[in-house]
Amino acid sequence: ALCLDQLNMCMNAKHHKVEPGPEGALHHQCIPWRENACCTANTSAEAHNDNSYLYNFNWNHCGAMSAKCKKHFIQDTCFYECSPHLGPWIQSADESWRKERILNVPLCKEDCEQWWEDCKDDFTCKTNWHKGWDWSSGTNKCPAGSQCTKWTDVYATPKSMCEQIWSNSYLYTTLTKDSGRCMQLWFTGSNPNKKVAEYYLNTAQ
Ligand code: FOL
Repeated sequence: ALCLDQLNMCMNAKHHKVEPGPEGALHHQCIPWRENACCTANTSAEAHNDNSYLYNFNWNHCGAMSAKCKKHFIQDTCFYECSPHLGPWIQSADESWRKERILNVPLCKEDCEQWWEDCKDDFTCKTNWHKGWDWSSGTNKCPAGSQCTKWTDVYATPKSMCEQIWSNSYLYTTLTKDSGRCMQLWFTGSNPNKKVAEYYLNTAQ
């Protein structure tokens, strides 16, 4: 359908609802989105599982991912699947598994930096986690020729991780949560990202 409200919409992707709306029973880390969400309760529960049916994605591709690191990936999944306020950054995507994507969502500095900090003792074999895996087993494994190396060898800075891991879904910023000018992965209470989206829509970035 034609989108008439860029401040309250869902992207056309693999698991998103057609329109946002209240969801009474969102799971654990996705609960902050329950008043207005693009994810279903099932999607929110799956977001917490290893190798979930969402993307059959294996967080543990270089040995077990630490719990402190994984919680940020769960939060990112909640944000990606549930956010109804990403309109200003939704673009068409030429991908087999989705028609639309997000590009350059300005992420608050604290959320990016804490994510990197909590993952910096983990390991990975790839910079961009969207492309180039070996899927022959049904889940993603490191492709032939790649090596598991320290997180910090792959991502020297929080900025490199936040921007590169999902093909520039995020833009690293030095804006803090209290600025009202950056999007938050972690929040409690009513969704602070609506006002941020409103700001960027009006500045027509
Ligand atoms: N989080 C955020 N913030 N942005 C995202 O875009 C995002 N995307 C996912 C999860 N969290 C996100 C989805 N992740 C494949 C790999 C990862 C994935 C979805 C799909 C995958 O099948 N990759 C294939 C290429 C598929 C294709 O392009 O047709 C591969 O080559 O590994």
